[in-house]
Amino acid sequence: MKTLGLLLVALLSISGISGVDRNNFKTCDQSGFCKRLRALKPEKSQYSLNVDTVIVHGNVLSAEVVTVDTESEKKTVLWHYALKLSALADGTFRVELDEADPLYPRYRTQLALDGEPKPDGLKLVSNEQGKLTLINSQGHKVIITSEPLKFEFLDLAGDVAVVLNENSQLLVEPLRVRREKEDETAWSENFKSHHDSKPRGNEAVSLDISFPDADHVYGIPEHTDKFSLRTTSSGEPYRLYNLDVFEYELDSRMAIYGAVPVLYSHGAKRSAAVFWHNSAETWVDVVNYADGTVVSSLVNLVTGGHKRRVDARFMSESGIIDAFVMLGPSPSDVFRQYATLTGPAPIPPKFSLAYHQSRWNYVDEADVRGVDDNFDAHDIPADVVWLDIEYTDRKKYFTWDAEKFPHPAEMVANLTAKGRKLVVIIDPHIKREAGYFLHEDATDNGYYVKDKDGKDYEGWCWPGSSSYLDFFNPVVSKYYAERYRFENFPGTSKDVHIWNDMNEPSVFNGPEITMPKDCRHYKPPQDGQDGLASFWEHRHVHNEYGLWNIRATHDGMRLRSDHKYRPFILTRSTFAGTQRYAAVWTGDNAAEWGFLAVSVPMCLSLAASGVSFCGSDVGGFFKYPEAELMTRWYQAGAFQAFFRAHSHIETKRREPWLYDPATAALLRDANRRRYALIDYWYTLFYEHSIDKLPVMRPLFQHYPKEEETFTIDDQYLLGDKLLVRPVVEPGVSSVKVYLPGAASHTLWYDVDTYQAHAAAGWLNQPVTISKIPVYQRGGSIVPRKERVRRSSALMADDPYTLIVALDHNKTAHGSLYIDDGETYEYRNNKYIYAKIAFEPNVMTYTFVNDQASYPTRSWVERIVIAGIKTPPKTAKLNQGDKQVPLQMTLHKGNDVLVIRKPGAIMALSWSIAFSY
Ligand code: NBV
Repeated sequence: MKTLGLLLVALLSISGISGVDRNNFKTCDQSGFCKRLRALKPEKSQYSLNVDTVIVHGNVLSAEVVTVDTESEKKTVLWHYALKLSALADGTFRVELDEADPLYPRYRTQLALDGEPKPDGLKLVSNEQGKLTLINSQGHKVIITSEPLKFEFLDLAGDVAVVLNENSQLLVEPLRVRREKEDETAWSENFKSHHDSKPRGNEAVSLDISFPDADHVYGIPEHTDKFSLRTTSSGEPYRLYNLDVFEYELDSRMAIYGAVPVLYSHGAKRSAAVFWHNSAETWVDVVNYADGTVVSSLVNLVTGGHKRRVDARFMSESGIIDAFVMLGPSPSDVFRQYATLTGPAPIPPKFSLAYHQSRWNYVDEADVRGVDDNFDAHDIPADVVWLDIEYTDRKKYFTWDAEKFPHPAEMVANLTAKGRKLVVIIDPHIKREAGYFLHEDATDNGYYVKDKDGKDYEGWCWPGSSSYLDFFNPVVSKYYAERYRFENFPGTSKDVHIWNDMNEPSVFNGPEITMPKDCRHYKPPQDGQDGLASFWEHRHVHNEYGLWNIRATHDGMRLRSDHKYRPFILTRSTFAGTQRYAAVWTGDNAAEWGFLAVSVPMCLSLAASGVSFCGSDVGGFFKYPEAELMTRWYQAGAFQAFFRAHSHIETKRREPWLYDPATAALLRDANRRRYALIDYWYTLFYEHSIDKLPVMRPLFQHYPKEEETFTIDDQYLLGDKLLVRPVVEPGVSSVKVYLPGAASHTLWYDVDTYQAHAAAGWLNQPVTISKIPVYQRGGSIVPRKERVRRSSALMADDPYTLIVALDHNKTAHGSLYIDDGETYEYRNNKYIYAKIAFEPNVMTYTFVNDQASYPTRSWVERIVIAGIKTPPKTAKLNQGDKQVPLQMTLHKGNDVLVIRKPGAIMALSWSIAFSY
């Protein structure tokens, strides 16, 4: 066992070998339930609703559903189910189907939702001839056909937007007692040398969803495929199972670290979505009728000749049917509806939106100091230095290697003196070593996940033999949270933040490099529930294991400062709701152009699925990025939410100054651009916490009728003001950029030159190695801070430059959020959220909430107005009782007017009056 583990570790750490080992991971055919369910293609659903049992109470319809033996004459009832349909706020509906009287309770995913969803009104309008019609208080209708069971969800125009069970693939495999001599396959499964004992037998669930009028579906991250999902009929379904996939491949539907089971549809008519609330292994089939792979007779039959429609099917190994149907109708609506269910990300600490410098590993305190000093020596701003697993005493988390890191507190103090922070890694596997306090506490108190026989589960990971804390037990989560207290983790302070890696969980010698499915997790004890009813199996909870891990970390980080400071956590495992606690990165990519390119659709998909705080290892984790790739990656990373350079332990060092001076200058420039926009990023994240919209957005979110935008995933919008098209291909002298909004006469200003482009579809943008194609939408105002500092904290009081990009009406709007950047004091109204508006005669800066204020010393040092055709003759600042005439300079060629030193103070509202 020990040698096997060591061999694996050795193999894993060899860099330079290429390609995922697919043999380690199941195909649908190798995953018992996927194979079984995919083969099932009933002509007619066996499920029907017993109309006599319907009760509508409050916002819930409940009824009995039965399966009948459609083959037999007598139509014998096979099984009884309990259906619940609830109307929720925001026009959302929830459909739950469980066994009426299961042998043991079936697992219901616990942490994804941000509390109980808010109810809406629900009325039964009619119950005739086997059809029920219901209506919510907004006017959305649901038509339930009783036999065979089918649900149609209608939008406000009365058109069907979503259908459930149209293709008869609804299935809830009932839990059964094993009969003697029964076929072994339902009761155990093997994969490679791994045996899964499946003590509950088959318990899969499945449901098909149709999106009439849809052109595309999106979501269900994390995959390396396109943002717009493809038909899966002739290949593997998309798989959702959190896995540590060594050297994961591109253009793939294979599962990787994250699983967010939300599927969005979009077409020119509307957007809609379904959130499949299930944490078990899940596969998703997609059929897009427009992509030509579906036989045309079938298309005609099902769509009546209209090719616009996408069907999908979720298949999960266990749990219940629990589907949330969101009816949009706009893309922003569905994104918001989903983020309302699972919660938005809270405002992150400001430093976390700046630049992070990581490597596996900075080897000792002198190394950390050298890295820190070199940023200053080379005039490159940076906010965070990261420590990977080697800082610990032989992979015992919450300890330090006493030789290499003897003075962690001093090391941290050196960083914080420049406004910088430290992030350290804490993995969830615990080294099984006598004398290690964590292991001893966990063993003595029964805190570990148990194996199928009820003993502490032992796996193999970085420390060697390891066990895994069972965060599902509230006592364990509390114990774990306490480990983050400063006194329990000496050397840390409020400026040390946390990286939870390997939390899928990764188990080197486990099936598919993770925990065996028959491992046991805590379930709150209940009278009369023993045996199989007294614990959950890992199979039920797998995709949410990491979420329990980061929730406990989050609790701990708040505890340690008495709930004063906001934590920053980075997680690799991702599930629905992760955004409430942590940022996410796309794991172990490689220094190759394809991985740079895929960082955009991967983060777009995560952002649409609630996780806006996303980034990839800048430079690539495996291999070494040559100068051009490194440059393009910094330039792309500077415009993605989580901006961190990171690299594998065996690759060549690659801090920016190690490149040739010209390249180092380009990396410096990319970082500075990020810092110049740090307040724009911060404002976007504040707005996300309120309006729940993604920070990084697909073009169709704001241009939902422009079909060309539906498949664009190499460019995106940041908020609704900047359009970014990073250069992700080598050796190019131009790139194609799509500028949306022609119908509304939108202008897009090149942020480097202020040259205005009228939106007219594709633009050929020449690029040099220093060019990052970014455009500001006409009609918007973006705040910048242009003084170069060592870290974002040192910029707090710096003055602003406001970039006003005029639309064809000569107006523009923007916003600005300011607070202390690190505490929860904003909840006590210690913040500024201001709207900035420009109209030809006046520019105003006004607070949205006048109960709130923040004593910032920032002021406006420059206002740049782009696209001005007739410049004003005079400008006068009004602030308090001050009236100050302002100086302006016109830069003719590009129609740019610069107001120099308006001196307006950001702590108070102001206006500037123009005369012509
Ligand atoms: O902790 C070491 C690495 C880390 O650098 C990387 O970012 C993680 O994704 N970790 C994975 C362990 C294994 C890497 C082969």
